[in-house]
Formats: sequence, structure tokens, C-alpha cells
Amino acid sequence: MSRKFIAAAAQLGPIAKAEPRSSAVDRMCAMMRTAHARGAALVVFPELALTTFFPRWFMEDQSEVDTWFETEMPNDTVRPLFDLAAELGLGFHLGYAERTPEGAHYNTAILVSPEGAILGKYRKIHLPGHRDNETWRPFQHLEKRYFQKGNLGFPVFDALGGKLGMCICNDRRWPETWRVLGLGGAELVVLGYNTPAHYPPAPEHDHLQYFHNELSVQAGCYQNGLWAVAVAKAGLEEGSELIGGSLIVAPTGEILARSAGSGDEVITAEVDLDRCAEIRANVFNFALHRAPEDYAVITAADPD
Ligand code: ING
Repeated sequence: MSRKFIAAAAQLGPIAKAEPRSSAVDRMCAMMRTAHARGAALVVFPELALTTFFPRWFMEDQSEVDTWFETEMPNDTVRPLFDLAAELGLGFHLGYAERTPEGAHYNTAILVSPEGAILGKYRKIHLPGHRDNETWRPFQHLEKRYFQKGNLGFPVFDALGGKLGMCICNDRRWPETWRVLGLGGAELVVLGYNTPAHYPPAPEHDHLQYFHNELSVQAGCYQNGLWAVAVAKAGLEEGSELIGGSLIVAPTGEILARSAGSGDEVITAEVDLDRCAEIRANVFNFALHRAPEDYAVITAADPD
């Protein structure tokens, strides 16, 4: 039985600070309809897709920080997205800020089935940026302040006739993310990102942000024999330029689709999960070629 389907990356342009969540949901519903019209079985939305990228601001008042988080999922605001997915019969990925009933805060992503059930959840493990207000920066990147490290590992879920995994933004830069998902049998990894074009600690790398985005995703795919759909929140958002460059990558590392602009944009490609075997049975046949007995240092804790 063929395991081919159309996957869609639904890139979001800027979300203003004052823009209500309902506006972002309306924009995502419109793109879900576009993706459906192109035959998509899966639509991938960005990281923190309901609001502006709030970690760019220093906030001391936790009650203000909490206004950026969802305490239920689904909830009345995102319900239209769940209902539309069920109506159109397609699955989707959504990134959002999660506040648990116990009061924990995570940068979270979910996989939702065409029936509207949450198939899987992932909480971001590699939290970039810093904890305190660093006034030398033109904007902050306070993910270490506002989120706790994810506590779900890198799980893989049965979906679309195969095995799907998730990661979030900075996770994609770390080879361990992709290898752990690959070892878990993932055949497709879906992820969203909010990546500023300007990286204050190393501005000499600003012109490389699109290259590093592609390099990270292409390497992750090729070296683990899996597909990826990586989706940007893009454009000039509250004074911060976020890169676009959403892409769909094959297990060979080839980019099959790439977004052209930095606004709301749907790109699609046909994913054939059986193509993972070209890589996983040969050049990256883990059972045949991996030497884990020589890799222990990779999981050793870093010296302080
Ligand atoms: N954003 C950025 C990312 O990893 C970053 C942070 C940018 C880190 C550039 C290093 C270099 O794409 C998020 N949200 O992780």
C-alpha cells in the first residue's frame, strides 16, 4: 500500500503584538483551505503560531507573561482550526505556548488527527537565548526565562501510515534531535520556527540565517533518512525581521519545496514515506554501520 501523501507547509507572516489569537486562527484556516485544495493530507503551522513571538520582550510580571500562554488545548480560540480540519479531513501540526494545570510553561507543538484528536505532543528541549534582560541587545530572546525545558523527550507517533516526530525551532540545529528521532523510527519530522535574521551575539552570521536553516534541516533528513516539513513565522514582526525559507526536504536531503516570500504562504510537496528506505537500508543503515559503543561522549554531561 502506497504511503504517499501531499504535505503542506503553511508559513505565517508577522503576527502583531495586539493581533488577537482569532486573527491568527482565521489566517491559518484560510491556509488550511488552500492546502486542502491542493490535496494536502497534513498541514504544518509554525512555532508559537497563535501570537507574536513574545520572548523578544523582557517582562517581569508573570501575570503578563502568562497572557501569552494557552491553558487548554483545544480551546474556544483554536476550535475553528480543529473543526475545519475535521470538516476537510486533514491532519495538522500547531505550535503554541502551553501553561499546564500545575503551572509549568512549555514551548509546545501538537499533532492533530483529521478527526480532531491530539495524536501527539512535544515540548521544546533546546531553549535558545537567555534568562535576564540583556539591554545591549536590540531585542531580547528570553526563551530560557519564559519556558521550561521540555519533559517529553523526542517521541514518535503513528500517523498517516507512518511514524511522525516533532521538534521546534532551535532543536533543528542540534544533530542529536534528528538522530534520536531517527532512532525512534521517525519517517517524517514536522517543525515550526521563529528565527530572527539578526543574531546579536554574532551579527557576522546574519547573512547565513537562511543557509543555516537549510543546512540544519537537509543534514537532519539525509543523515537519518527521513522527511521534514519546516515552517516559518516570517516577516517584519514588531520591528524584528524573521526569516522565511519554509521548506519540505526529502530523505536524500533534497529540498522539494521552499517558500518564496515572508508572508502567509502555502507550499506543498508529495511525501513518499517508503523513500526513507533508500537511505535507512543503505548508507545510514543504523544496525549495520552505527558504532554507538564509540559515541558515549555524546550523552555525557558537559563539564561545567
Ligand atoms: N529561534 C532561533 C533559532 O534557533 C536562534 C534562535 C537564531 C539561535 C539564530 C541561533 C541562531 O532558529 C528560536 N525560536 O529558537
